Amino acid sequence: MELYSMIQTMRWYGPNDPVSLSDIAQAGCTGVVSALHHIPNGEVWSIAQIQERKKIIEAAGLTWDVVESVPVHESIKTQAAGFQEYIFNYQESIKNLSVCGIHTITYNFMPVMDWTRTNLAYPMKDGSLALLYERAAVVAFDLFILKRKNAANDYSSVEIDRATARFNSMNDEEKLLLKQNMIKGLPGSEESFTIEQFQEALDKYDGIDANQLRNHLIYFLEQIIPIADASNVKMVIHPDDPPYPLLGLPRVVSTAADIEALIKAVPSTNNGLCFCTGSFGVRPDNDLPSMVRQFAERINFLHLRSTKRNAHGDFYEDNHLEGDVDMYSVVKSVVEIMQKRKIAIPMRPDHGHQMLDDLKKKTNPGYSAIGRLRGLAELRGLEMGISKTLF
Ligand code: DNO
Repeated sequence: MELYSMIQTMRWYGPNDPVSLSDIAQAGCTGVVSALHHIPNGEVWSIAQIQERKKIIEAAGLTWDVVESVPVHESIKTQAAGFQEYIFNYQESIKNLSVCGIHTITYNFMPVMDWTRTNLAYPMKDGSLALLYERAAVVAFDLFILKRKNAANDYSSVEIDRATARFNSMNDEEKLLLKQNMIKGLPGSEESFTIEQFQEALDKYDGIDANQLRNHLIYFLEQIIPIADASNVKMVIHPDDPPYPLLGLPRVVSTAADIEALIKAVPSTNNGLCFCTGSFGVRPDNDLPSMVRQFAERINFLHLRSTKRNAHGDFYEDNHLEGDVDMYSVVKSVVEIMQKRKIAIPMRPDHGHQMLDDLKKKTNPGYSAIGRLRGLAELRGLEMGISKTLF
């Protein structure tokens, strides 16, 4: 019996990534996940541009397994004037990627901001550095730096007190760093703002609640999934990170019920999921192994990492096999569904601590070589152990 194993990849940001393709190959990966970050959000990815990137990846002996991401323009999320043209461009990019032999595309539908962290160098006991999301810092940013109108209505008095104390404990440098972390966009986010631009971007969501945002997402899916079907492309949506509303913005890809609603509206299995254990795992009400089984037919890409949360709504990124995510059960379910579907699902070790030699280098937050190598090595061993026991 043929055994199906996860396809091991790492994210590669392109020729400027300090982690090289050769580093990724030496980590034992067979492929990469990449995107054409230099193309402005909303423009068509041409066949020539895609081929150029593909050639570089293949020359290093690797395959380009997944695109992460073809970003969704803000106008599509708000349905602002002219948004149909952006949908048309998106459809063209799907077709062009398919022509080039790339058949899995990741995207997200988070308003304004992609993934968000407040501290990119949070010290662990062992001396490595992790990414942290601290809720009091986010609330402090909202109330005292952004000064968003009526922001106080979104928080309890206990949260406001905590945020006030937190803000008062910061020096100017720390305040500036927090502001930058919130509005500059982490690597892979396609947007970066000044504080004024940021407020303008938020204002575009005035009057758009979760229900309406969900309708806009469903409309988008109705327009792109038929193209994906015709082009044999798997579209995989990435969950919200963190998986709840942020700065008054709705988020609609945070729970199993959210995913169910998208599938009900657009049932094609090309309307699929990038199962990110670190994003979903922040919510205690998301039962990850059960979600893997529930969406077994639609999980076509995996981000594997673990977070550790506390009662205040903070979380940091833990070692891949520690923290709140039951990685053993998740990987066991993945191994089972791969055998059932007779496919190998691409995965990447998502993020990793900045550790050992990484600490002496300039790295993309979460995407250093050695931290991810540790994560990958642990996950690879976990998978092999499970597979050999089961099959
Ligand atoms: C962060 C990433 C996200 C992800 C996008 C998908 O590390 O997981 O930036 O790529 O949300 O569109």
